[in-house]
Amino acid sequence: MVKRISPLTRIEGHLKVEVDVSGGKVTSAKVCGEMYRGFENLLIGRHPLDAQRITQRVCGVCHEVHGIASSKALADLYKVEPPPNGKLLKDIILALHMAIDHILHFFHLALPDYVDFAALVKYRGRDPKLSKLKEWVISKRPYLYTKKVPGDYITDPETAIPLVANYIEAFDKISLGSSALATLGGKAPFAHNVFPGGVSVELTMDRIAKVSTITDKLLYFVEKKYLTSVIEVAKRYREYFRIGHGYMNLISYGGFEATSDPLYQKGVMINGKKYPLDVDGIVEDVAHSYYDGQAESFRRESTKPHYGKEGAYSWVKAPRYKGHPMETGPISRIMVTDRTRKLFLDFLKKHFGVGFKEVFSTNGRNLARAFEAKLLLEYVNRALGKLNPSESTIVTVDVGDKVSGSGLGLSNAARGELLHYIEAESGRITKYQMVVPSTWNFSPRDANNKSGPVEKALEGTPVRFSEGLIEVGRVIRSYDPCTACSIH
Ligand code: NFE
Ligand code: MG
Repeated sequence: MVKRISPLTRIEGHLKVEVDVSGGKVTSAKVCGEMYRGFENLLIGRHPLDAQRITQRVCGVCHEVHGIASSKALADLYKVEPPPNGKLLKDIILALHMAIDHILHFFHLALPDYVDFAALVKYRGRDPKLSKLKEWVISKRPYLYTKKVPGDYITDPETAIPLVANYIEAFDKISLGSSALATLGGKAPFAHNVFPGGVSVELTMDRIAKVSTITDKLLYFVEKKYLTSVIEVAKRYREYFRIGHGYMNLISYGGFEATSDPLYQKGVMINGKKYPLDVDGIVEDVAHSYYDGQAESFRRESTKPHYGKEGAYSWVKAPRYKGHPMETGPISRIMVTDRTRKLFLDFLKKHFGVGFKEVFSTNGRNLARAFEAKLLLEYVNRALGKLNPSESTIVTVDVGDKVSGSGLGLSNAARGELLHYIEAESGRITKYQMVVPSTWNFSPRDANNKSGPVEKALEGTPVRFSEGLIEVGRVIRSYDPCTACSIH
C-alpha cells in the first residue's frame, strides 16, 4: 500500500514523501522536491560579486552558509586570500550560525515528534514563561494541545515538562546567538559584510567581548539543556538506534581551519571505510529529476529544467560520489575526522553502550548534531582568542576587474557539506553550480536506480501508526531537511 505525506511539516521547504508499506514496514520510499527555483540560472550574466548576495537568499534557515561558500568560490576566482582575521571571522560567523541552527532543529522541528506538549496542562510550578504558555494555550489556543499525528509520545509530566521548558528557552538562545551574528556580520539573518577577501567589520574589544560572552551562554545551554534533552529522548526511544539506518557512506570537506588546530578533516567513508576526498569524483545525476542532461561533474553540468520529464519525480538532482549516494551532515564531518570520531564514539558508548553501526541511525544523527553544536562553540572560543584587533580583517577585490576564470568554494553548512562553483568571462558569470547538503541527502534515484540516502534510510522503518506515519517523520527529520536548499 502506498502512503503519502505531503507536505511534510516542521522542515524548511516543500517535501513530499511516498512510502510503500507492507507487513507493517516501509519497503521502499520516494522523496520528492516539489518546486523549481533556478538560482543557478538567474546568476548567469551578472557580476560575480552578486553571487554571494543572491545565493544567500536560497534559504531562510541556513541564512549565512551560501554567502560564505560563495565568498570562498569568489576568492578562488579573483585569486585573493583573506588575512588571518578574515578567515577567523568567516569561521566564527559560520560556526555560530550552525550552532543555533542545530538548536532550532532539535527543539522546534524534531522534539514535537517525541513529546506530547499537552503535558503542560499539569504544570504547577512558577516559571513565568511556562505558566504563561500554559494559560495562553488553555484560554486561547486549546487546539495546540491536540496531537494531529497519532504516536507513542512522552506524556509523563516529569519528563515532558522540562523538555518543553528547554523548547521555550531555545527561542531565547537562538535570538541571543543571532545578536552575536549581527555584531560581527553587520546584521542577522544574512550577513552583509562577508566578502571574498574577508569580513568588513571594525574589530573592537567590546565586539569581541560581547560575542565571547554570548558564546559562553550558548555553550552552557548546549551542554546543560540541548545535549541532555537529546540524550533523554534517545534513551526513551532506543529502538531509533536501529531505525533509519543509512548507506554508511559519508562525505566531509573538512573545515574550521583558521586556527592552528583544524576542527574537521576532508575525506569520505564508503560502507563505513575511510578514503581521501577526490573532489572530481562529485557528479550530479538527473535520470529521475526534472532536468534534461546526463550525469556530469559540477564543472561541466548545467541546469535545464524540464517538468514532466518521463521517469522523473523530483526537482532535486542526485549528487553521487564515484557512483555512490553519500550522506552528509554533522555525522559525516564528525565520523570522517579521526579526533571527533573517537570523541563521539566514546560519548555513545558511555551514554548508550552502542557503537559504530548505531551512528548511522535516527538517534545517531540527532545526537551528532547536538555533539557538533558543542564542538563548534568550543571552536568559536578558540578562534575569538586568535583575533588580532590591530590587524586588518579584509583585502579588497577590485569590482572593476574584468575577471575571467573559475572558482571553487568547499564549505560547511548545518545540514552538511556545501559546494559552490563559478565560471566567469570578462567580469560576468557564465556558469554557477551549487551542490547542496540537502541535495545529497534528499536525492532521488539515479541512472542505476540506486535510491538516495534518505530513501534508503526509510526502508525497513516500522509503521505502527499508519495515520500520519510518525515513525517515517522521525527518520526524515533526523536529516534536518531543507527542501528550499535542495532544489535551489
Ligand atoms: Ni536551507 Fe542549507 C545549505 C541545506 S544547510 S538549510 O547549504 O541543505 O544548513
Ligand atoms: Mg545545483
